[in-house]
Amino acid sequence: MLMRQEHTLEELQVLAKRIRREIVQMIGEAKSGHPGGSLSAVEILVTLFFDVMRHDPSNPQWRDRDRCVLSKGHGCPALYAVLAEAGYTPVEQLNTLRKLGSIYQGHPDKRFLPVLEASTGSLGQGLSIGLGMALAARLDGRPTRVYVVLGDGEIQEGQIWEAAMFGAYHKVDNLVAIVDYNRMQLDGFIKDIMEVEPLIPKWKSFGWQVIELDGHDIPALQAAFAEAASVKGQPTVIIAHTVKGKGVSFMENNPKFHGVAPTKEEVQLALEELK
Ligand SMILES: Cc1ncc(C[n+]2csc(CCOP(=O)(O)OP(=O)(O)O)c2C)c(N)n1
Ligand SMILES: [Mg+2]
Repeated sequence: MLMRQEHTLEELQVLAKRIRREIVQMIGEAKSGHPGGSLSAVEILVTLFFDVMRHDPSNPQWRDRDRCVLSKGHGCPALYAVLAEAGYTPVEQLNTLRKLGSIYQGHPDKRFLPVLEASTGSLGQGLSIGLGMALAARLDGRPTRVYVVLGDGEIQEGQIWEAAMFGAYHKVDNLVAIVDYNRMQLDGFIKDIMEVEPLIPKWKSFGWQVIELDGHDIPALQAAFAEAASVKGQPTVIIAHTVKGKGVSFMENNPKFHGVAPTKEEVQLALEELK
């Protein structure tokens, strides 16, 4: 069964909300984790796994599958909930997040969860990993497309721009980078720490096709991924404007909720909002 074109917009939105609830609950249960950057990436991951990517939960190692690398690995509660909802892993174990021996480690770890395409969490590496996968697929003549989700703070890392240069020079057009542009990093706003603007001219000058959109707008994401698939000779980057903590009023744009878990009471408040 391929997870493609099977869900209506409403179903995808309902799923996104359920995944937000699971994120809040699992991080609350773990008493540690990264709610803000998990919540900002929900629609990006839902659209990829439930609409765009060719993959098969009953055959995770299918060689021609599309691949998603969550380079901003600390946002893994979102990825874990998506993988579980897609049928790869047990939903009922989501609340073991960050527990000793859990398949759901604090950062994505293939040793505990082989279905992951890559172990991530050390920021800056995922685009290079994705490029390797995309190039390998091209050499093998396979239809695989590769999607790499980056944080906007993460792209301050030098390795990202080495990968950007490489991807364009080698015309890696089966690769799409998505920047989760929530304008915040670990302890504050990007503009106050190290501004990444002007972002669009930057990626363009590195030779990438650039698409800018609202990263919570599923139809816009669907259109952008379709457009990216039609671009030849260039990789594509999607600059996805998002809100850190999206969906939970007291987490939105609040630097505290980068890496702090909600209390029991805050979990209840959040779940009320996510009904
Ligand atoms: C190489 C590396 N340096 C530092 C960290 C610690 N760290 C974890 S998250 C984070 C901020 C990331 O900000 P951003 O990429 O914007 O993520 P988001 O806003 O989506 O949470 C940092 C510095 C890390 N994981 N890896
Ligand atoms: Mg950010």
